[in-house]
Amino acid sequence: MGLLVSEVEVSPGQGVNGPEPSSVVGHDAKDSVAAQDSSVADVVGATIAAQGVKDAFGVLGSGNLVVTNALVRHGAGGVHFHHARHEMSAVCMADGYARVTGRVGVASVHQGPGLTNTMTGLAEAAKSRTPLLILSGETPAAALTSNFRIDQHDLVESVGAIADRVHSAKTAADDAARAYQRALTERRPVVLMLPIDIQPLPAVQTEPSQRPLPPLRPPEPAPEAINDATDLIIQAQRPAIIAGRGAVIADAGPELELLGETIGAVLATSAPANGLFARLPYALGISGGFASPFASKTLPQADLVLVFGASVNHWTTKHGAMIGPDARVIQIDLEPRAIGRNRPADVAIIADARAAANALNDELTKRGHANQGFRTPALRDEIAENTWSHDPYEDASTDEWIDPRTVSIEINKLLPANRAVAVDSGHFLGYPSMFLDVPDARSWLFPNGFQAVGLGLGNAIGAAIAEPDRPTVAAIGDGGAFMALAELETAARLKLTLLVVIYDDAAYGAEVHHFAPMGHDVSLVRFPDADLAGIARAAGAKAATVRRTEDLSVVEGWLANPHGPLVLDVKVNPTICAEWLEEAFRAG
Ligand SMILES: Cc1ncc(C[n+]2csc(CCOP(=O)(O)OP(=O)(O)O)c2C)c(N)n1
Ligand SMILES: [Mg+2]
Repeated sequence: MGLLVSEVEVSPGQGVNGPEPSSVVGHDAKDSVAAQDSSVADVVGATIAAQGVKDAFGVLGSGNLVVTNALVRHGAGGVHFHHARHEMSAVCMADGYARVTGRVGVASVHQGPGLTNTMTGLAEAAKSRTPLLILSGETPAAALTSNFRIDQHDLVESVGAIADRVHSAKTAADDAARAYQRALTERRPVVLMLPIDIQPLPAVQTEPSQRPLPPLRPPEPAPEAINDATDLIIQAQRPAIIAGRGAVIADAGPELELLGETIGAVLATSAPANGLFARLPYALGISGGFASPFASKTLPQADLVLVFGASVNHWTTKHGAMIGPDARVIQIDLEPRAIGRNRPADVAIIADARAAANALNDELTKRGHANQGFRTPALRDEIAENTWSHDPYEDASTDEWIDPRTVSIEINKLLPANRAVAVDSGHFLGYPSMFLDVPDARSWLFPNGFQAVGLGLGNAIGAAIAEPDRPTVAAIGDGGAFMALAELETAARLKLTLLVVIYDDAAYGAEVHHFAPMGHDVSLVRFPDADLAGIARAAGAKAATVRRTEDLSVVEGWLANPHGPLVLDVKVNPTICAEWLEEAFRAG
């Protein structure tokens, strides 16, 4: 605890611009933390634990150690704290955990640099609407010259997260409970600032004054909108449903399946919602750049597209090509500003995906509507015979390199059906998206809302902690691996059942394939071959270098007896440019 004092005492120029920091966090306050068990930090930890938190992530410093200890101590059955090696990955772990479990992900970080280190992961969680609670230390309001001082509030809000604060010893429990509830109801990351001068004070308020919120019901869709949408559905011959992350968050899978059956729709998802219709007979997989040739041919034939909780941006529509020019569009979204933003809508329903699907199902039943639409046995067979794994390609493996498609297809065969897959950003990301199956949408982690490289490993670690009894795959590039390298030690230390597949082209492939065809020098984004398997072993993981399919036999042995992560440094052929990327570059 002495650091609480020294942190502010090392500030240059202290006492010039404000009160002496050491008088703000004095020895009395410090000693009181050690002496009793109801400091503000204790009450905040206990209040958060009481929300039913089972796991938390973070990197500890003097500004968050006491609150994290309290969190661990007070959980019913114990909150397990998983220590990361970098705050960005700690937030990514909480994000991955939240995506798999549907619960609030919790992380804890030190003030100042501890918080700035989280920013990229925080921005991703904000863009993907992941509910997170981040406990963060904060310099005392009066410690104007502390080295750690930054404007934490504005920093956090600038990336789309919510900044909240523990205000006083009198409001500690309410402040903590409110922050947790906001994460849940607003579906965003909330950073709860814990000023280090308030943390050690004896808490006056030790229990929240209000009981937790009852389960919240989403607003009912407007009957007029349901009516108009039903009119369009009844007129349609070949309807399609495209579901996005909003549908995953709303758990709308079964309701959309029923709707699709009633109206005869083919089903597709955006990339982030992959898995929502896994194994359903009329599911075409992902719509957009990762769509199979058959899906790319079939979806534009729809004369009506129902878009549930998807932004239908250029990734999902392949620059507009996945939705026919004359197709009508019914767009369902909780947020009015999402309507028509990327593709004009004929009918808008402001509601969550499940509530809207339910209302449409009821109205269609009332009107006695049922249509075969797209759904013929012939189409069902065609879909089954035309998935990505059936698509012929010329294997570009050599003695030195393996084709990234081949390695993906083989890994897909080796893994049990119950697995989770997290995918980082980069040129390689289409391969796991196209070739690695997942059993459902909650087993698919696509932290690409911010298109940042380096988030996939942390996300996968959070997912592996959430579901330890199945393998979780982290599909990452060599660039992403180097950005998150420290967490290989975390995965090994925590003995996670994690298969890290590094698509290693010894380059920032996305940049190579983008700029080389334009005649630019790309030598700066090519790197010497690196022994990532050796690095992983040094971090305590099992590891292998993969150049041919036979090298994958190590996966079978590992699956039989995992006891920690297996890292595959897959030397992929760097000369292949994925079609989806070529197309994206062409479209600009
Ligand atoms: C944090 C961050 N830095 C830089 C970029 C720009 N960028 C996009 S893809 C990419 C290359 C990533 O390399 P790697 O992980 O090896 O994947 P590859 O493209 O080679 O398959 C880079 C640097 C980014 N999106 N995010
Ligand atoms: Mg690479």
